[in-house]
Amino acid sequence: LDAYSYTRYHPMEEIYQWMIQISEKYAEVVTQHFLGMTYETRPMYYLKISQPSNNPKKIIWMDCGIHAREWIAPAFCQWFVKEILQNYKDDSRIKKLLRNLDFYVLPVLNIDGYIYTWTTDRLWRKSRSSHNNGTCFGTDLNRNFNVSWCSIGASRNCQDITFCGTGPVSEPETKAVSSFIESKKDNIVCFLTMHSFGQLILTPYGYTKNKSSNHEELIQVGQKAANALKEKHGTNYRVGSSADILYATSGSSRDWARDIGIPFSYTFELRDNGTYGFVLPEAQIQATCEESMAAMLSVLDDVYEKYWGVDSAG
Ligand code: 0X9
Ligand code: ZN
Repeated sequence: LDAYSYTRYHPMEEIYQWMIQISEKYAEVVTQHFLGMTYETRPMYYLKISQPSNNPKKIIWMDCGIHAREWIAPAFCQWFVKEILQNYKDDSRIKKLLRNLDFYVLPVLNIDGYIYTWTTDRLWRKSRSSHNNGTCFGTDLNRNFNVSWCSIGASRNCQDITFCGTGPVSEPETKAVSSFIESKKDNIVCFLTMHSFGQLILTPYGYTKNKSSNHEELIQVGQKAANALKEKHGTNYRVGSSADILYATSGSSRDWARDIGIPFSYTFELRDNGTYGFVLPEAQIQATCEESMAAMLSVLDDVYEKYWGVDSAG
């Protein structure tokens, strides 16, 4: 584990090993949990980072790699976990967060697709479920959640890269995530889903230009995060709702999470701005993760402050 490189992309086998090893090394704060099986029957695990305490905790959810080719996202989930674990004893900021928050991190949501990008097609996006008697493959898992399913910015043609599946939550991966989030939703205060590329912090919604009830607050918190991010390496991010500053999408996890009541729900589109796109060079992993970490901590500080106040002793 000490030799694990956080400035490289890793094949799924190594990420599985990393999850085991990091939960052994930091057993007092992190545990690995089974979430469900993928279409090709691989296990999905999330990491739970939690400090023992009698406080009733709120939950931060973060998933990475719902789109197979966006490799910087799983790299960031691992970076995020590493940063929390290496610093939670000494860094007062992280210590404070852990007094009242548990982190649930799913490093690779679309495992079958991720493996396919390593073995067969670097630019694969979808899952690997089989459709029309094996004539086409893959559902866009970020069009398959049960929110305004397949109404806009999604396709019913299984050959398309935005194929929404055969019905809402038709895929084992989205079922696993949905039922888990549903079971914990009263305690989840923040839903963060990591993508690339485009350098955007996106708020609900994608399926409508209507705004969620706390839209102004989401924009404020997002803009503050973008400012913190820019301070690291000068990278510019834009902040706005998906429908306003990106494009229309239905069935996305973030919109679904917001509509079941999770207040702070964001999609992050990490580097870059299109120069390399999905194939971001490894030389940019470190800077991308450092600046994104600054953005995450900014969001988390704001969430903390909202529930427990600036000076709360927990
Ligand atoms: O199209 C997507 O699913 C995301 N962009 S990507 O290039 N990473 O594929 C945007 C999703 C943001 N919008 C919603 N969550 N509605
Ligand atoms: Zn994506």
